[in-house]
Amino acid sequence: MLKRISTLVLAGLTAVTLAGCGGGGGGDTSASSGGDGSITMGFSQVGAESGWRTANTKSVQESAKTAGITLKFSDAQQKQENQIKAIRSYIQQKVDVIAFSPVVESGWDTVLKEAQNAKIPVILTDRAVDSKDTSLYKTFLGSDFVEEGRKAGTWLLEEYKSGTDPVNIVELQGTTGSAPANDRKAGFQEVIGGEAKFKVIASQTGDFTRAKGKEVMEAFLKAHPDIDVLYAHNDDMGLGAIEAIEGAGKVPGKDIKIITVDAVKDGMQALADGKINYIVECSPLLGPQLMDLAKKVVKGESVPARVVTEETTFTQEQAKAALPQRQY
Ligand code: GYE
Repeated sequence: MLKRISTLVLAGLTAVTLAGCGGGGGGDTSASSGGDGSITMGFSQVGAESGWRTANTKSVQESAKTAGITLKFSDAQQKQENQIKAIRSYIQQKVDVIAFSPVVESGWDTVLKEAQNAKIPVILTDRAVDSKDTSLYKTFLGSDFVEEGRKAGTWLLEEYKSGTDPVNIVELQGTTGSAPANDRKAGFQEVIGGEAKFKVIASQTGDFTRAKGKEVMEAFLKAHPDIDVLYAHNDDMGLGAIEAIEGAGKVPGKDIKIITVDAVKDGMQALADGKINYIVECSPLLGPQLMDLAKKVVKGESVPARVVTEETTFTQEQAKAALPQRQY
């Protein structure tokens, strides 16, 4: 038992492979639910691309500790191939449950089938897969990203309800092919699509990072002198874009109105400072619910197929009030 490592924080795939050959407690394979009742979870994280992700990783690691679950953790650096290798390594190590946040929606059937054949239950956390066979995973815990997009669009509708002039919108999308990028785009479009005055004049991925958000916004500003609104699929890209807007001599929040998603502290600060106009919350604190679900699926108990996170929205005034107690 002394040898057992309760939390393995491994960055990158090499580390995952290492854990596969001899890590996870130096041959202590007794950490299975059948033996002493303890549970080992293999968790494949997307990466460390945003403030949201950092908070999510912390939540998962801390909740595993609290729940007494042994966590094998790997960071896929935003690459699907790394996640597939990590999942295969967890199957080899015979963990009790696998949880992962799929970087993109498609291309998971083969590896999920392998987990199923090995009788290891899988929990999707944060992001969805598009597999037709839903028996490949036990449950999906995370936000309703389409609804988040709708909330962003609804604010815009209200903000411009009295005008008839065209509203030129640029969009910074999340990681191409990811559930939040697909869904936040779709939900937003669904709401604004009915009114001809709203025109999305440019839409490109900023990969959910600050650096890419800034770079793409710089290009948008050069190509389009007449941008009224920026819709960024997360705070980090919005924060990068703010630097680009200021660099171009414009005032974020005034010359260009900004809507983002997440509501991490840095985003909330920019909202309170008037540089962002509205944020749709997306909670990264999924750890406690994930551990509860893991315990149930390992015991063979039934769990709901979908667990949706509760979320709100913030105006500038609401951000000022909420900031002092903000956890992430
Ligand atoms: O909004 C973004 C992160 O999947 C909900 O991923 C998550 C998204 C989040 O990089 O900041």
